[in-house]
Amino acid sequence: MKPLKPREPTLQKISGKNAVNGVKATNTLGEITEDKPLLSVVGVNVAFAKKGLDALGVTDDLLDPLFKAGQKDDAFALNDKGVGATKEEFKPDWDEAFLQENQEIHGVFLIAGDSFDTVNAKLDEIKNIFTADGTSSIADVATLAGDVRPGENKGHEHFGYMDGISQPALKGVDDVNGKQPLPGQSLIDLGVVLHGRGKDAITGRPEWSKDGSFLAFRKLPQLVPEFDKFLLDAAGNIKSFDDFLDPPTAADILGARMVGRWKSGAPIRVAPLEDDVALANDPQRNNKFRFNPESQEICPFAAHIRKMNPRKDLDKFKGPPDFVDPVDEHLIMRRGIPFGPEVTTEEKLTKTTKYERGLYFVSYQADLSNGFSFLQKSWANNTAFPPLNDPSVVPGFDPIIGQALDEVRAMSGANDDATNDSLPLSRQWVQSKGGEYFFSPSIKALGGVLSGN
Ligand code: N7H
Repeated sequence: MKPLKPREPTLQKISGKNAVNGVKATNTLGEITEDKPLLSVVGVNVAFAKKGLDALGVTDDLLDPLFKAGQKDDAFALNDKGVGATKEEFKPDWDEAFLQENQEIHGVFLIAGDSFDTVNAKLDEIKNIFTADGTSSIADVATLAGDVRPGENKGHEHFGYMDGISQPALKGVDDVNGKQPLPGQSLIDLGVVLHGRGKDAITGRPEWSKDGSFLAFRKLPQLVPEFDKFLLDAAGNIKSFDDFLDPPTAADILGARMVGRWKSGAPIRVAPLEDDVALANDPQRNNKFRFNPESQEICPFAAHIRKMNPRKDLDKFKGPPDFVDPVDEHLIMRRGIPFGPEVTTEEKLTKTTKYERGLYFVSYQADLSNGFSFLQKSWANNTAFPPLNDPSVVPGFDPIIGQALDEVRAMSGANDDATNDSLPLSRQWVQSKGGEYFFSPSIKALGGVLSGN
């Protein structure tokens, strides 16, 4: 593992040295997507599945049952689609690469860079590190290529919504040396993300796991034309939308109420009636809101961003000030990237997905059962979350990522005039096709215990 230790540790150092090198942004086909030359930057991260650590002879218990058992074992509880009525019998409907018994996943290299050329060159370099006398000591289970979307869709995921707006800030990192969190940004304890720091609740982990983090990876294809068709059809059936709005506007409103943000990223809590691009682009304002815990008139309880970060909705369950906040302990650092081509004209016309596209979801957390796995099971898939004073109101599923074993889902709050009405969600437009739980070690551990020292 030693050769993987960073030689160029800071972006500042790189930008001072390399300057612009003439490389232009390309897509997976090698076509130039942006005409201006890029700064050549490439970063590599490596993370290990439990079986990978075992293979290296590092068998210490990281004290996380989900990591230990692997994500395949968690698929039934996550409500992933598959065959089998019990956990023991269950086989998720995942891509073969994630199911192989004879070639299990030991680890992952994450390579990010300015262009496919740079990334591919780095991939070759890594493969060479593990090759001696023409024989490689690693086997490639799958090479997955993610990419930012082109042109004005840069930063947006495939349903069209701006992503990566709300991330937690870390205490002791983002609030020191003159830095401070953005308005509305949660400042969380370091121990929510890193082992052995702050209020990391698990004691007794090996010393070398300090400053590492669990990485949850999910391959999540998205059915974009089908999602768009649903928005148009369902918005047409919502009485208060139907009377005076043209169909695309009604569909946009319904989509924004399902996500909690407009496509630009503007939060509906602040801009309830129409999109507001200036608000979306203003980091001083685009997170500066909290919900009204008693009402879903402006933002449905089930809206994706409200399910995933209910902000102050759970304040009634707050412990003493030195306890970790009931929402903050479940926040995650998201580092995913879209994959797959843009929707084609044919797909738009037939309203049917022909080419696979979606999100390679990546999140970091100190404890999987507090982070990704908790968010999916206890909040997104839980129709009774958030808990409300009025028992007659049922929030329903997170319409974006909520999963039901029978795939029958509904949400309330879609119609701002009749918030208790239940909106049937005709299908799941985000699928789960595989994934794994990894441990992403500190640089120190990489050069130490993981290199046999
Ligand atoms: Fe989500 N989407 O396009 O609708 N997500 N997400 N997510 N997500 C967020 O605030 C999306 C997924 C979170 O702090 C935005 O940065 C899609 C999983 C969390 O306010 C949008 C997929 C999980 C937040 C999307 C997907 C989460 C968040 C708004 C799958 C965890 C921050 C942009 C294909 C289990 C909430 C932003 C906050 C935001 C979408 C997956 C979690 C637009 C399409 C699996 C914690």
